[in-house]
Amino acid sequence: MHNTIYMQRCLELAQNGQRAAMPNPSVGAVLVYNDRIIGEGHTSAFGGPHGEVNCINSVKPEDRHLITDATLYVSLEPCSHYGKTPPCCDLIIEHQIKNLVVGTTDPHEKVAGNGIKKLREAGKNVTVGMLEAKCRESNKRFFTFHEKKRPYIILKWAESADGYLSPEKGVRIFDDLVIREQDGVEAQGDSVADKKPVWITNQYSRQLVHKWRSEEAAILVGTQTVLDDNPQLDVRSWTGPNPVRIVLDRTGKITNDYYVKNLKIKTIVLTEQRDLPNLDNLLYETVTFNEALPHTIANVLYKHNLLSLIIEGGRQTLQTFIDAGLWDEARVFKGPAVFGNGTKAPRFSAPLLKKQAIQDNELLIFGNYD
Ligand code: AOF
Ligand code: ZN
Repeated sequence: MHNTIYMQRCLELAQNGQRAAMPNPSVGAVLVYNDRIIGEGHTSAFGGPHGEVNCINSVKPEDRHLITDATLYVSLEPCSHYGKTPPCCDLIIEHQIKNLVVGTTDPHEKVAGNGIKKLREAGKNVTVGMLEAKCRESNKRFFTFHEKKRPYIILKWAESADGYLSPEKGVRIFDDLVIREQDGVEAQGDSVADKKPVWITNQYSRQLVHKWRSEEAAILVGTQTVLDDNPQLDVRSWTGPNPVRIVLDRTGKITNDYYVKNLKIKTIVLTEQRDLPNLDNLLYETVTFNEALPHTIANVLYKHNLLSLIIEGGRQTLQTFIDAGLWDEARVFKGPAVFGNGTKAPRFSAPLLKKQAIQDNELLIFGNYD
């Protein structure tokens, strides 16, 4: 009687609301009457109406009398609490929708099964768990954040065919671009005019990385990467919001003329120095730099309600997170260049999940599963 194709449609809809809804989950909802979709919607931008509300509102006037007898498919348990918006459960009850198919329960402590309970107590027929794994996957950042009390963590780097992040001394890397330094010329982030660039990745992977940045709440690099590459860590080759920049600067080596210190993008600097003045877009957090640093960073993001983090280097920062087991996904570009020596790429032992070709690069995606 229930058809997974409608839950699949919920997931498609949810995908479209993904980034704007953050830190809320993006939820897709579909109203089906007699094997016909009469309404559909997904969660609006953060603070706006939920998927169920948009779905019900989308029903055409001539179909509104069908709502009561239609089945509501929804990729996440309808909320039962007052947040920025009223409970979706109340709306469902008000519209006397009798049949519901729910993808998965909501891990948020204020909901966590209460929505389903409320609907069942109101006499609704609620089926839970259709395409559950896919529904969880579609809000993987939200689920990780609420279940593990930390952001969803993605590692990203580019390595040469023989497994190096950068070649021998005198050569610098930024944004995956390896620059052969010329006499007396300092590498400047993004200005490559007078250098001899050696690419690990290509224009396509570079654009893809900017798309990835636009999908995450925060981006992190270590001190050495800032000092060496002066990266901007923004979304220039794609559209969408810039992630909050997280910068490690234990002893205050990163002066104000580095791109990460400009005030254009919200930036949080983690340091051991005390009493540094916070500005609107530049916040300092004093933390202890010890072996627990990856967990400390995760806690800072949790406190700031940042659901996800993409870590783009350097080697030490990436390896520390790997060694702490604190990562969910790794996206590794492998280019055709052979360096022979230099800084070795981070290493982990994990099952290879997916392999894709991006022009002459391979994209290797690893998953870290419990
Ligand atoms: C739903 N449908 O589309 C979403 C839900 O502050 P609010 O009112 O926007 O509520 C946010 C919480 O509601 C969020 O933490 C999560 O538990 C749930 N999200 N629920 O029924 C939706 N986005
Ligand atoms: Zn809701």
